[in-house]
Amino acid sequence: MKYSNTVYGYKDGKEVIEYRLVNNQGNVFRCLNYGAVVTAIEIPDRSGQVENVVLGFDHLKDYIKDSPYFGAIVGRVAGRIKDGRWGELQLTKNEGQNHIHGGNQNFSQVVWDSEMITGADYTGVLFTHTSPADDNGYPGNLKVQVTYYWTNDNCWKMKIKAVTDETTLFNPTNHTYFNLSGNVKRTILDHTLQVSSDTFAETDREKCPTGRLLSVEGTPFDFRKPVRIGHAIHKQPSGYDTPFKLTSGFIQLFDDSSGRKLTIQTDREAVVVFSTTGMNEDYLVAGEKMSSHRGIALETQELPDAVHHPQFQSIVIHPGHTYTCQTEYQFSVEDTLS
Ligand code: G6D
Repeated sequence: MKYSNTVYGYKDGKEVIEYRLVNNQGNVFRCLNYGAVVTAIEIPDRSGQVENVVLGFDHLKDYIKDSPYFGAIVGRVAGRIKDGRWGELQLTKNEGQNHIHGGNQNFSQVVWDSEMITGADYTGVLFTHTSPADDNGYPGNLKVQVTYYWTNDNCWKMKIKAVTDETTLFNPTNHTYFNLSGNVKRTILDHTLQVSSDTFAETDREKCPTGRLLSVEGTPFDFRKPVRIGHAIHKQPSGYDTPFKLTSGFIQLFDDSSGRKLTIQTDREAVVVFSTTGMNEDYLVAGEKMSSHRGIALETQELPDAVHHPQFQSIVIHPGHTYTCQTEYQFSVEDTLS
């Protein structure tokens, strides 16, 4: 295992560092202490060709100016909170009348403290950040630790811990967009997606959950068996920006052309699948304009807008307890999907 770190730029007078973790197979995981952004995961395809399987930019200025949360830790609370209301408290309204992804200067837009860590079968980075009381309207000084481990068998493990000194809300996610074709050379339409989910959260016109959990049976939201994403989007032309309630924490993405497979295992309640349908932007990703289906975000989290829907898992955390969660992203190569 090898690792190195280089200065990637500066933000708010702080040094932004890029970490480059190389496992025993020679495969590389890169991340920044800005937003704890995963900038690249470089792994082989079936023929041994090593390529990047996540969307990202080449320069810090692009992450600061344009990023739709590429690779970043999102929080304090991922997703939308209707009217930005939590009881009497008013959170920042940063998407129309609603609050999204923790508000302004959220976790994805700050420089975290960071240090390299190593173990018997991994190298990693420990990120820490304290979000002060009243940050975007949230109570409590919240101390957050995010740890990324890059193991010798091509697994990225993410562990998150947090403590607060006042009762507050916490529902973080990582917002990496995957594209297993390698260096974004094809869209994700030929990938297959499998999600262990019997129900999904119905959303309103503003993409806020209505509170109803609907059965996936007989709908384009049924990914209990692997489904080609292009086929699913043919039936659901507006694509997916959809919270799925998980039954076993298992999610799988497979690209038959390259043979690359991503198996996600999480202890979170849900995953928001964001298919990037209709995303047509001026910025470039891997040398071409960002457009529909160049990546898919698989955001493990608790169901969004839980504060308004008691049937969803609570995201309230209290002083005196340490919040923990974890998600593992295992990369492998397969001949066919087993
Ligand atoms: C999220 O659910 C949201 C999307 O609606 C948003 O556009 C994206 O982040 C940037 O996952």
